[in-house]
Amino acid sequence: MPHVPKSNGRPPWRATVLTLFPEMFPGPLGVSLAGQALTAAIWTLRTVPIRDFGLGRHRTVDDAPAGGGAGMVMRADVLAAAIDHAREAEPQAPLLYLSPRGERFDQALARELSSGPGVLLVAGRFEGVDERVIAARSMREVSIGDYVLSGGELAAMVLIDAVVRQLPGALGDGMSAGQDSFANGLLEAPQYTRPEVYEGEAVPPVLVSGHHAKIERWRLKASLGRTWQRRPELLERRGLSDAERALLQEFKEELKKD
Ligand code: 4HQ
Repeated sequence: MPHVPKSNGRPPWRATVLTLFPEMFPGPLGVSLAGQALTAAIWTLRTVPIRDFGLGRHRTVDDAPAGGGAGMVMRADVLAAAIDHAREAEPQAPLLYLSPRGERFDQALARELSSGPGVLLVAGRFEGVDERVIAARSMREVSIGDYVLSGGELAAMVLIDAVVRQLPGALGDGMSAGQDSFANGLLEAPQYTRPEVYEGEAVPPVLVSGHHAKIERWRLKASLGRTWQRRPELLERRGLSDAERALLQEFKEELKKD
């Protein structure tokens, strides 16, 4: 039987997405961990169809860019009307515009958003939205990474998924977001399962030793080592305790051996 998380006894965290493509939702947010948390009322999802606020017989939402150039731009008046409508139900939630020009979304922002009442997300299409509505409605611009998507919907889903897994009760019993990569500012240690030998490669013996203190030490050393090898800027940002510095030194010594 599929595991359904129990309600956590708080009011649900509320995600509202303004979009021209409400049929994209819940999409991947309706299955697995996020979907089970949605079923368990740990969070709620509402879409606001921007087209409902479009102008005229054709419900126009966009127009040509001022100054010329390719593509279309979402109209400030139309988007502001959609935002003002969504705000009535959501007076407290932060208003975010997904855009490659925004501040980078990271685990710290996921955690910050998970501690609030929810989010109002604007998922733009076309070449973007009229700059004046960003200022007029004090939108915080957030980017999920340095690449260009066809619209903000997938970015909104990424953000929501990362926040939902931080909500109390969203992870199954015995699981914890505290063990995830970035939870402690480091990349996770490598993972193994059976078989104990696969194509001649054994699981590191300490992991099958049953010695929990040694396992924790091995994992921290591996985390520090991987982060140093792959994402040194994360270590710079986070800093190291004396004990961690010593463990990382051990990792580097072991590298020289093999
Ligand atoms: N887009 N991080 C352009 C993104 C994006 C990103 C969303 C494409 C907004 C207008 N959003 N639209 N990267 O690429 O958040």
